[in-house]
Amino acid sequence: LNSKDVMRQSFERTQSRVVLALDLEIQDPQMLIEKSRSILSDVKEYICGVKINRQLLLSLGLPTLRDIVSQAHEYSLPVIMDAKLNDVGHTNAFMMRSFVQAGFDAVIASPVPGWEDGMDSVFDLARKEGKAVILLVYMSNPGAERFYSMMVDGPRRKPIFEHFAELAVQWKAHGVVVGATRPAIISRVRSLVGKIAIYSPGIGTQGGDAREALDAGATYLIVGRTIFAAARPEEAARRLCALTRACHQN
Ligand code: BMP
Repeated sequence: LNSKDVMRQSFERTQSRVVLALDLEIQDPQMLIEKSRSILSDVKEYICGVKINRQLLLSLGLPTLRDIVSQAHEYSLPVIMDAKLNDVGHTNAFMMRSFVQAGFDAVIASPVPGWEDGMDSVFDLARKEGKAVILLVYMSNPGAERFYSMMVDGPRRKPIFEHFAELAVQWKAHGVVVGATRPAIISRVRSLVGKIAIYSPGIGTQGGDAREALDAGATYLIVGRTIFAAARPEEAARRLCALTRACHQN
């Protein structure tokens, strides 16, 4: 599980475009790990990957998280670390090395620090280690518009998210994140990034529609609470998976 397009391979095997955001919030670490493991086991047939965020990272720490990464790998599912890397080079490099050592297949990073002594270290390490970098291009929350649609000057005046999409191409990112709550932005980003994978969070609980996101050009749906907080997570995952299986583009 350490070549760049593990997500694509996983999609080809599973025919699912659902990436589970395993963001459980449970105080007791033992209960948190048990519940996380059981949700993962329940939905494994219906997902193509797992995304882990700060809820698990901060509550369990990296050494314990390895168990969940290993469990996902036992199911042949790639795992993304969503730490939204956003710092100067040496700090990014330290985080990236730690995530590589913990077995993650991909990381999510912000384009805002820029390349030199910023994101260069993340992309360099990813290339050496055969890992993927997914760049944040447009967030799903209502307040995101203020910044991500801000018009900026350059050879052509355009919204800043278009620059981010172009940076993803230039930096050879494996994927980009674009909120499912804005299908028109997904379409625009699709036209800018060519075949690069678009990961789309914000389905269900945040108001985004799975079908609309896929029709607009999303490659994968990142789904958390709509699956793990459902009365029957397996059923919620199965339904979303069936929807993505019926969709053959991107
Ligand atoms: P949920 O399906 O429960 O709304 O979770 C969405 C997941 O995607 C969370 O882990 C969140 O941090 C992440 N995410 C998001 O919701 N919007 C973004 O723009 C970027 C994200 O990474």
